[in-house]
Amino acid sequence: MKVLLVMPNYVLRDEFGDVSDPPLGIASVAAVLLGAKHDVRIVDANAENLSEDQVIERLVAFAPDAVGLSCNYSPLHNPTISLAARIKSETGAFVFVGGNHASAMAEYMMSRAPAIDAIVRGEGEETSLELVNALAQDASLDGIPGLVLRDWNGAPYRTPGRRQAVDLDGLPLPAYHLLPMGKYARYNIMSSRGCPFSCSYCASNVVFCGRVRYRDPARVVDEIEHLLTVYGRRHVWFSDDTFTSNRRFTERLLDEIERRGLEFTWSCLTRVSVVDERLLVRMRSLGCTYISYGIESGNQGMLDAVGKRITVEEIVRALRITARAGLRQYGFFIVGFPGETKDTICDTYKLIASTELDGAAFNVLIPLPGTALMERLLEEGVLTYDEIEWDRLFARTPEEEHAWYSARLAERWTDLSARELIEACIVGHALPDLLKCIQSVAGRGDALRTSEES
Ligand code: B12
Ligand code: SF4
Repeated sequence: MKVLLVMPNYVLRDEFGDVSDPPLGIASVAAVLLGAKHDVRIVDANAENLSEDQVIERLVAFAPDAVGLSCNYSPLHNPTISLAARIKSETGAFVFVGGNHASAMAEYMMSRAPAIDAIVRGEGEETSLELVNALAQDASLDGIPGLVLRDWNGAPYRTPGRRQAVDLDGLPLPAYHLLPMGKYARYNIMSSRGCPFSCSYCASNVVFCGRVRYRDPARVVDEIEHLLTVYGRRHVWFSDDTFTSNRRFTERLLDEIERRGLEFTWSCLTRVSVVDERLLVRMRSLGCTYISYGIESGNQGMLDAVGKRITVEEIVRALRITARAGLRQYGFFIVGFPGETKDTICDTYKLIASTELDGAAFNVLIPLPGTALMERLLEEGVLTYDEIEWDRLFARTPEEEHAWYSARLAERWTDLSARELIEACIVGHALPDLLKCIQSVAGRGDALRTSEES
């Protein structure tokens, strides 16, 4: 069967800037379909910055029987629905959608997008394979777990959920050869799936359902070697939800990198509660150049309220040992959680001032579908799905025009104005650099005084 998998482009793509990472979700689904001898292609409209017309042109040229759209991110809500409608009217192909946002919003999306024939909930590999196999045999889709389908009246209904999470070591490598590999700045590697924590604002569990699995370290390093050899040397980013969540696994992965003598620079994302100095020093010695920590706030009450399960002391300790290990360190911060005040933001600034952070990414809270926080806002009637402008639900820096959109939303559940929230982000963002400047000027002042005295 001919299957085209598409990563749609964002409406505000030009404001968002370049795409840095290969879309692993569709590349993994593609690899599994290829393994079953289906004829598969991928269009990463985001990486190639393709318009809807250009996607349709490629689609018509390939003439697929089925088209799978990735709606992994909430800002892809509208582009996915619009593309589905064009695909259906211009080719008549079967349209299925998967990804994080689609999994959380399955019935909602299907009831507003008649062109979508099915939504794949959660991890997509096994469900897509069974779906495409059934389509190829003209068989019923009803018995396939993990889907949302339509009944005779067009109303969406769910098949049962998948009992087991995907066996990661049973998967082939993502189908990198189907992607425009020259377009990506770095390689995004997932050595595990899932996170053992459940922060109220985070959407990780929508797809991975808290089922944490680690891959065979040898296979992870095979994948890195393959990428470095075939597509050239580039930075590797371990995009695991919490890279060092399992100490034994991390050590085994490091052993494998060391054993092969692989030289490459890499970075990862993790939590302050799962690092120690010995591990950090070892990571540094094996090519890790920086670590990003999800810190979110310097106020203990805020951290507790969002279920972060870390303490301010742990943050300070982790940042101190990371700096001592010679690693650059970046912190992700969120302002605008329910209950945020100027005082709680000041606590965050004070925390930053007491550390040696190299950079701080500050954003206003974006409520994500399927999270406990979004559920709460919906239940309290503070927000409705119908009013959300999905296209604007993302921002990389507080200077971007659409960062104001999330700031205006957050006015509803904090006592702060949108301007105050944006300014809080701008100041927080600049703080590590400002502190370094102050230290350097103070240092020069000291040096001046010392030379005057002598
Ligand atoms: C890498 C990454 C990015 C990269 C983007 C890479 C890319 N090429 O698009 C960057 C850094 C740019 C990024 C940005 C953002 N991200 Co991000 N990102 C991730 C991260 C860390 C890993 C994604 C990944 O590779 N997963 C591994 C693959 C194997 O899993 P997967 O993508 O979920 O795919 C599986 C299923 O979803 C499904 N599936 C996916 N697509 C399809 C398609 C079909 C047809 C089918 C059948 C199935 C299917 O099957 C796949 C295999 O099982 C996730 C965290 C996470 N836990 O997933 C967050 C995550 C996806 N991001 C998130 C968010 C919110 C964003 C931003 C909106 C944040 C912001 N600053 O505004 C922006 C969006 C803009 C953008 N994408 O350009 C949320 C998504 C929630 C949501 N509702 O939007 C996540 C889940 C983080 C979180 N824990 O909350 N992100
Ligand atoms: S924010 Fe990080 S630690 Fe919390 S649930 Fe999400 S991935 Fe896990």
